[in-house]
Amino acid sequence: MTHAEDAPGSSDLLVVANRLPFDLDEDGEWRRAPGGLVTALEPTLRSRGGAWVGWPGKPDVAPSAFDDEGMAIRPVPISADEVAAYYEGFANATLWPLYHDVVARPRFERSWWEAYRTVNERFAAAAADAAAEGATVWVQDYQLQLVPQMLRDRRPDLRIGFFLHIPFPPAELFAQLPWRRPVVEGLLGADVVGFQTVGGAENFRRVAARLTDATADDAPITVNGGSGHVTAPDGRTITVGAHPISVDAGHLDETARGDEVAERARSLRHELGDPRTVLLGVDRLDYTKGIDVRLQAFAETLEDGRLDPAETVLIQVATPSRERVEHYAEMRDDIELTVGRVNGEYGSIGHPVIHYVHRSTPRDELVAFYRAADVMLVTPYRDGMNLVAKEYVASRPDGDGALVLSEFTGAADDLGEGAFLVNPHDIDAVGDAIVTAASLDHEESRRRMGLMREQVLANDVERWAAGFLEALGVGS
Ligand code: GDG
Repeated sequence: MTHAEDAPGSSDLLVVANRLPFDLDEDGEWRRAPGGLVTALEPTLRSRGGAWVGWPGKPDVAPSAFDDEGMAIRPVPISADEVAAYYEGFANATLWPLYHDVVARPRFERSWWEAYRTVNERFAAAAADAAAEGATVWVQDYQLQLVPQMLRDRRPDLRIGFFLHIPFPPAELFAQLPWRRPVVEGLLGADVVGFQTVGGAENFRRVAARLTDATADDAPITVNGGSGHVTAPDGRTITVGAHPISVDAGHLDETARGDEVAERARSLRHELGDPRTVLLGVDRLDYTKGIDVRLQAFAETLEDGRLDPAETVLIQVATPSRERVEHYAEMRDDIELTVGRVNGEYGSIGHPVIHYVHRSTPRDELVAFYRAADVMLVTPYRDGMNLVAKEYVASRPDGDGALVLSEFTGAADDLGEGAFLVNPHDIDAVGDAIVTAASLDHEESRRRMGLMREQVLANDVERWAAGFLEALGVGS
């Protein structure tokens, strides 16, 4: 790694995201933080001498920029107070619940908004500093919605894209936000604004026309295809499109085919007592994910005897997340109470019916879980996409397995043909879907999984990134 501070303004392609693809650990060492976005964008960024602008994940530090095999890493410092107000506050206690259908009550705090503006301005300044003349900048997600316009004010020569990873809510909900207009105006600083679903893109187009001085067309918006257009008061045209994100499907498929994963999946089932049916949930411990409804529905199927507790096991991986945000601590207590209650009632010594894992699981172990599970349960009340659903499908080279999927996920638009779609607010329907999926015959399971695998393997995360960049005018 070499220092790159002496070469500002030289990157032709930049990604601006809340987090860098590296974390700064306790000892001040950089540790790679691999994620779908990094996997999808790294090769392109490297081959183009691109840059990644983001926060190193630790407050009150200002590490130097460095170069990682052709990709410039540009850390943006954030203070502890700003983490509390910008990140835990405005991003995760205002925008997150508001954009997820107010599943929890959003908090509107003026001081959080001020911090959000200040931090967004800092990201815009860092990007403006790193970008070469006429460069392309791709801004990611709800933490940075003001960056497009702030960046355009500083650098009108740039081509700017924005992608929202979470849902964009209907106008009726978005309108609650006291700062609704500056947020939309911030986004309209981009040339291309992308969403996970057609619905999200349509919501944004409507909101832009209703809440700002922009006008919008009514062209049909289609997945990876037809776009809508918003015309800003300054005459610029903003393209609004649907670009559903995906997973590194080929890599997951390959990992899942490996002997080690297959062996681990077998030994896992054995450790579980070789039950007839293994059900699986994998989520960040977040109130939007509907972990509670899934546990409740599972308990009811045991209660009414439709599933046999001696033959059925549910593994719930609930990865720690945002533990300093109020709603999260409460929800964790509720879920753990339910797990204890259900195990107390239906488990036996050495054989709990729910295996609950509250820590981060290594990637390969997760793939072994996917391979071992007969039924995957994905039941969010609202979710931008839900990568877990697609990871499960990509990790089933045997062509078997069943997916119970909430209709309120972006993934439902892509996997609806093969999954068992459910309304997570309808607990009976979730229970019915669990029972149906658990008793599926082999042929039907293969037919459904085949449909989903075709979709996911053909539309991987690399294709997603290429599609968005193409809309932005960057050829591959
Ligand atoms: C946001 C949007 C959208 C989870 N636990 C472990 C682990 N994970 C990995 C999963 C998956 C990722 O984290 C979670 O992605 P999701 O898409 O399910 O959900 P969010 O974190 O809410 O993501 C969402 C996404 O952005 C992308 O645009 O789909 O709608 O909310 O990859 O596998 N990974 C490992 N150990 C764990 O314990 N290794």
